[in-house]
Amino acid sequence: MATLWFEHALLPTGWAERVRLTIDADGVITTVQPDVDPRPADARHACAVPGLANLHSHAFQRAMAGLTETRGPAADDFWTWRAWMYRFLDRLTPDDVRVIAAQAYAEMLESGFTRVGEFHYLHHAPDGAAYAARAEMAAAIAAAAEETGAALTLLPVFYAHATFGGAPPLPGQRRFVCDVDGFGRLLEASAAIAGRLPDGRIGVAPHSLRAVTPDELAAVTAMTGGPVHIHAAEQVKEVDDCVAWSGRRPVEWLLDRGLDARWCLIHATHLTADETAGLARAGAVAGLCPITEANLGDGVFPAADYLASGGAFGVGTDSNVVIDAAEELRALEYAQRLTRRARNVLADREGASTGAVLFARALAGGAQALADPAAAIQPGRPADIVALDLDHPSLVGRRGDAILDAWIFGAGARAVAAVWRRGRQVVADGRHVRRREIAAPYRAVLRKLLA
Ligand code: NGQ
Ligand code: ZN
Repeated sequence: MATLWFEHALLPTGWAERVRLTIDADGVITTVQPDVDPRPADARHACAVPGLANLHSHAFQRAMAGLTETRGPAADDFWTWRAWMYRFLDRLTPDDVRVIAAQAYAEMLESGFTRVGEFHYLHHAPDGAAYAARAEMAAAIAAAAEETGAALTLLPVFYAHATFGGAPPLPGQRRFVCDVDGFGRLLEASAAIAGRLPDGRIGVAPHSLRAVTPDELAAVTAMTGGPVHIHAAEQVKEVDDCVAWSGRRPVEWLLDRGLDARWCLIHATHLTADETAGLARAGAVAGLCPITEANLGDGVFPAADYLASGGAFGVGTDSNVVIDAAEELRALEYAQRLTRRARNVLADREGASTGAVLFARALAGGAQALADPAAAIQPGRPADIVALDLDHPSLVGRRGDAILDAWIFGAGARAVAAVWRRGRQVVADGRHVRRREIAAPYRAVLRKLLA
């Protein structure tokens, strides 16, 4: 049994002081006692908050950070970025993916994420042939989760077409493509792999309305009772193409089809007022990836209207160009401030801390999207805990919600001192405990890829 003691802790009932936790051998919290003195054997820390869920990651893209920031011959946009990304992924082996994902997941833990939703589509060998072990790439992702301790919700992607109307896939999409039966077998093997991980979960990810037909979408979503993730309305061209194909915008089309709390719409950037209200009413989660959306020039999600309608959201690090939980929440609020020329836009009432509102809603929405109850410092829940450093220059002297504001708007990941995942300490002094072992092969893979 492990015991931890925190000067401050964010419990489901709110902030508490001088909180002592006991954690059993299985990593589950057994007792939570506020207002007590530490005992000699307790590990003492300043401030505990529950770990966040990162609801959208393409782990391999971590290795591309900064490589697509040179101006090309024509106007650079999402589509020119995507062509570059397809060329990059073409050379990755399963072992490269394991090594890159381990680096990405270690950084996620170091920034305060304890669960990751991996939107995984790099299924096959470079020539498009299935690996001998069909879910070899999923196994590489799972191995990275296991090595780092990150909880994994694996979201195998169904990808079959280049654009709306069932167009054949592009050569650059060979490694992603399955038919429905082949995908069913891949999903089954992936579910077995995820099921062997501590707190592993499985969902399904029809990539986008561009990449699946309506029949395929129906078949794939019926394959699990778990979460359904889909990219939607990220780019104006995609909205226009969807209207040309169906007469409906992507989110209108999905709302007509029927959305509920199982669904997570990634980006959902370009929405009409009706779509915004409809998505909120449906109880689906908006999977927002503000840093990547800025990097790719996607546009700005109508977060203020969506939150005012009671919509659920979580955040994802998507392209992993930067991995920082606090910075995602900051970027979300800042895009609203810049476009609305206002401050504290997403705080929902007078006196509310913007950081506390962002944190609480991303905690709940991220958990919903990844098929796990939100991390909570309470008996019976896995100890998925992030300790913040109250000696950091941005956090010193803060109390209560002001700690969250200082983390999110000031310090970012540098304020994260320690992290426990299912009771096991995975980050100490701001560093993943296996950072050296993870970083050395990562450097070797990058040197090979960029030679
Ligand atoms: C992805 N990324 O799945 O990584 C996509 C690009 C595609 C974003 N949508 C791939 N940001 O659209 O085929
Ligand atoms: Zn994505």
